Amino acid sequence: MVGTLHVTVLNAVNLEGKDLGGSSDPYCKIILNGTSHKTDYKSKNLFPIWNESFVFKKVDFNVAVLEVEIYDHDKITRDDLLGKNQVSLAPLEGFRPMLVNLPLQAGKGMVNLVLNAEK
Ligand SMILES: [Ca+2]
Repeated sequence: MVGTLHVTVLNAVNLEGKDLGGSSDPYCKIILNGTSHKTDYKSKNLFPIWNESFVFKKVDFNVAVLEVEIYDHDKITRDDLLGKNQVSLAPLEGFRPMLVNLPLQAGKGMVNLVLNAEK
């Protein structure tokens, strides 16, 4: 089944502090089939609320995997990875919105997303 995927990046909790002073400026990047979207970054916040929505078109839900990465925005140096994980989209075949509480690997904390498929 091929359709459109709507992703709302809600928030993240308990992220790792990477900056001097122990905080981070986190943003979320989502990647699917080589296309990526990013939220704005939130200054000095380990419990950021983004509430931003994105659309991916022509998604094959049987095989698609959404990559989710959280980074600390840095002005001068390269942005630091705060954690990442992936979500299989196969359960979306039922066309019901899915709340995903995704623990972050290679880091700590959790990111919360709502996924919704549309024909
Ligand atoms: Ca930073």
